Amino acid sequence: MANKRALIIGVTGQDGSYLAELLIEKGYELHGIVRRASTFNTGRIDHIYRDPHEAGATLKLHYGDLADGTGLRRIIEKVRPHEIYNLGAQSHVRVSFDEPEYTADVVATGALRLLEAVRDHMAGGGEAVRVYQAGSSEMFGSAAPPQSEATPFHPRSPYAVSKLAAHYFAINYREAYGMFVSNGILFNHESPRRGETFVTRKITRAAARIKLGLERKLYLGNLDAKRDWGYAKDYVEAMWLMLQADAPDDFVVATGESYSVRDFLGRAFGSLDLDWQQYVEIDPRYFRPSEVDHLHGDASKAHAKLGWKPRTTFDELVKIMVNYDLDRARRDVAIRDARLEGRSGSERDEW
Ligand code: NAP
Ligand code: F7E
Repeated sequence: MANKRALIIGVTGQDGSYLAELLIEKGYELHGIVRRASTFNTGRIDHIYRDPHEAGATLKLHYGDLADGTGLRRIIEKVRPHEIYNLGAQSHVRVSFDEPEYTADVVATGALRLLEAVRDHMAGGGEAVRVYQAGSSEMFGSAAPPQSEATPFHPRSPYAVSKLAAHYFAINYREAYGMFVSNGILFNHESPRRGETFVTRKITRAAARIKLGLERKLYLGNLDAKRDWGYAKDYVEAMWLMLQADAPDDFVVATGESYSVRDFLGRAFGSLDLDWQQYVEIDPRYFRPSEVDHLHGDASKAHAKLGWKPRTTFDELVKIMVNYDLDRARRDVAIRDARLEGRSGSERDEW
């Protein structure tokens, strides 16, 4: 593995952070693209990042954006990666209805900008680059379950339509220019690093905070939707395996089991001896203009051709997330209590 260089776009996200850990463990020289933001957005990778001036720094960060093709080109010319993982996205389905143009620009045109940059890099004499494109089960939308690589797509949101465009750009660059571009069609995958506005994390975080008295209510949308939920740490292995295969291809990555949002609530609150029905209220603002009712993946191709299988069960996943959020909530209680200690009686009452 010595001297193999990889570039992760979206390294600050849930998957990017787990993939970075995996590639560092495998001995890659690892580079990541970070968006410029007015606040720090590297919380998920701080534990693996070291100042580049220090000896032994294993992760190098570059400012860049999928909306900025020139910048992507510069980074690729500088890093000369053997593998690029395109995980960058406005990845929230509900938000994509509020920001459809931005979502399409980053998710669909962004993927195209990247493929063009890689194509020109190789045409200009650069070493061959393998690209992983992060596709989504959302592309199946209203197609009947179980969904596999052979299932016709029926996307139901600007996010899903944009991911489908990126999926077909990847296939087109494979066919037109012989480029090694693989599409992962990943079903929902979660972890303690999941963004706090996605339903699983929203539930585990609220359950823990309700248990410790930090919150009283949880407002949700459609509880009937069913998803095939896996563990992000297992899923990044499939991404890496796709780029080690003999030929580029498309792969569904899923657990093969699906549960409703209601089931998830029952498991998460139940593990803390709470009855979720006492705390959850429905707020229609969390409904989507067009919903995806039932995703349930068939990953037999990934099992057969990549030797990939999920390692973590649904119950284990819920437990991992609840335990993490319980620890966080305990810390918040300790901080609150320490602050109260330092205040006068009247200030304490106001708190
Ligand atoms: P995530 O936590 O939302 O991370 C997305 C990453 O993309 C973050 O690093 C984000 O940067 C970055 N990003 C956003 N806009 C960008 C832009 N304009 N240019 C460059 N980077 C940008 O998502 P995730 O759950 O890790 O998912 C990784 C990828 O897989 C995404 O493409 C997602 O759409 C796709 N996917 C996810 C799932 C899932 O269940 N998690 C399933 C199928 C497919 P900031 O940190 O600065 O926001
Ligand atoms: O919603 C319902 C909601 O936002 C799951 C992204 O990673 O996976 C993710 O997209 C379900 C939906 O994930 C709330 O209506 C109910 O049916 O956690 P989610 P998602 O939309 O499936 C796919 C594979 C991706 O590619 C995406 O990038 O839960 N739901 N109440 C709710 N959802 C949210 N967010 N918030 C609620 O209050």
